[in-house]
Amino acid sequence: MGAQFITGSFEKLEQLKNPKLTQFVSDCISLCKPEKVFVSNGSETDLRFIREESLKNGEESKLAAKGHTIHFDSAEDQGRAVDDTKILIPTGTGLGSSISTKERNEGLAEVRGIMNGIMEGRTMYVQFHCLGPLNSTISIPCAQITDSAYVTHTENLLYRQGYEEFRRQGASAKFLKFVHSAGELENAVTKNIGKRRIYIDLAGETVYSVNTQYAGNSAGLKKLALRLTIRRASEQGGWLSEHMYLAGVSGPGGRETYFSGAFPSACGKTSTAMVRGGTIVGDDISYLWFDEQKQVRAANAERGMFGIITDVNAKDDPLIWEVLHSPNDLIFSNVLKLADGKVFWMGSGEPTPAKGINYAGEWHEGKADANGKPVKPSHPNARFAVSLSAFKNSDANLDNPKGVPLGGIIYGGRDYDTSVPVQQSFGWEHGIIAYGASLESQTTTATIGALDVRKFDPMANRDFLSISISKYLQSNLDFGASAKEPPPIFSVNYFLKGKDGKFLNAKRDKEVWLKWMELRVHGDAGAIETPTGFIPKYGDLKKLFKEVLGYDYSPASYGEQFTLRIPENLAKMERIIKIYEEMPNAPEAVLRVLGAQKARLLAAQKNGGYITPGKLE
Ligand code: SPV
Ligand code: MN
Repeated sequence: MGAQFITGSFEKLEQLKNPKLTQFVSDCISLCKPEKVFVSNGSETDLRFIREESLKNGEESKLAAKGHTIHFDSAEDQGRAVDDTKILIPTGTGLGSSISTKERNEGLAEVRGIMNGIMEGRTMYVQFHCLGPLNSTISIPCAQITDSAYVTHTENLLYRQGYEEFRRQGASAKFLKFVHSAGELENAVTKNIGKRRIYIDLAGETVYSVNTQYAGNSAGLKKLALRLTIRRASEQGGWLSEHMYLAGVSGPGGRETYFSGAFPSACGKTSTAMVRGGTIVGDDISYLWFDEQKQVRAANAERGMFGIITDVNAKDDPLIWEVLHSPNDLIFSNVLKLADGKVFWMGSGEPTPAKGINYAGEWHEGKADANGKPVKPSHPNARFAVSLSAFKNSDANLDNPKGVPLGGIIYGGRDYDTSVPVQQSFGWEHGIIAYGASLESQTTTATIGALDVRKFDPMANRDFLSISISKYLQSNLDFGASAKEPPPIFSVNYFLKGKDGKFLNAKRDKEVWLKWMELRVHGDAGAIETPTGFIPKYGDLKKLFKEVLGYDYSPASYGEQFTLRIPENLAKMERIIKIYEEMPNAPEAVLRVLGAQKARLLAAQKNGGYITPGKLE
């Protein structure tokens, strides 16, 4: 190894006595040719070293509040780079038209070519993490290599340290490998965005990410690992790796019921995980598996939050607000930095400052781009990264190796015109197919590309699939079939609009939907059967609105929100059926379940296109 190991680093690596790990590190050194190598064992000293490195190299700068820093990504690097992300597979093994792939040898040659010598004169950071709790049957050790102290720091906030897990699992550890370089920097920001590549090598369980800093593209354990674990889960069977939050909802008599929920990015997942009175286990990625009795358990793959900061305000998000305003090890990204060391973001409820610095440089009120379009003070996908331990409502079982018992599963998307605010499926198969596999959502700023376009996004996981949709759905169906008692499945829609184009629900109404679902899990609330699922009864919601939000929920609101919109639902079924008819090897159940739902909608249409819940009872 030609590079110079920073004091103690070589020994830290050697002590893990893992030839495959040493091989991976040595391969990355030969490829990237760093000047120095730092190996972290996750000790407080090593974590501090990384934080200092990031301040020294300018990727982060200090803010006024203790522990707070700010990082900027390039203006072209403000979200997940879908077009530059590819799954590498051998010729002749396509994954279907919706998954972007590249021939493996060609992709490896290209990305390794770009990475050749990319760390010359720089330090390579090597660190170890664990996806899922330590000492668990679900623990997955991971090795992250990067030349970005910001990425390293971010991962230290978001993921469990894994040095001890590598030691526990020994030389047989089947670890995931991530190698990243921010590439050439200009003002501490990635310069060569044109050469940004995020290539996922399935055969080697290795991800290469280069010329990007945005954490969704660079932090290996986040969405890069998700692609690898979806495939692992499907091949091994008996567990699922999902784009789901995980949180406890309190019910009558002090009981706590855990829900996991899949929502596309920027569609209310974090705010659902953070509702008042609940406890958060995770806000982005969950693993689901079984205990010895075949009951479903769930755990957070991560242990931190990389949350969207836009619209986080004191009234709607008091718990996040408090963390963002307390001394914490916390990184803001792509917000507006003010001269007094404070920050500003859109939707905070605070007055917009006259000037500051943002990802595009100096910003002042009235600033316009080359086309005369106003430049916003902060990016809509601006974020914060912080450990979940900072939150008062962090769940006591966050690190429990056995996870938590899963009470229910939720699917939700940004749907302006079709689905009711909340409903329960007729069972596992119906929920997986009619809700999860049929999920559609309007696109958001979390990905680079056109906004507000309706996109088919099965299980909110389409961007992260590394196996065909057919295979992935089959794994989901099989999982429920082998459970002793699969958890009930629900769908929610926070974005339904009325005839006037206004949202029909307030942000906090989700608290009521969650309480209703909690009651349903335990058989403590009735429901009305409709062609698309079970919907709440007015009386139950009236009581819950009063208890939870303290106001009288009117029959008119209920009628409007829970009207079955048959033309929109039928149109949706047509769109989804077409997708699955054209998909090779879709599980047999898919067209059967969708066809049955379409038939129920057609039968109901005899009573009109728009049926109020009263008429469905
Ligand atoms: C998402 O976009 O779904 C996120 C943030 O959770 S990212 O890290 O970009 O994936
Ligand atoms: Mn996400």
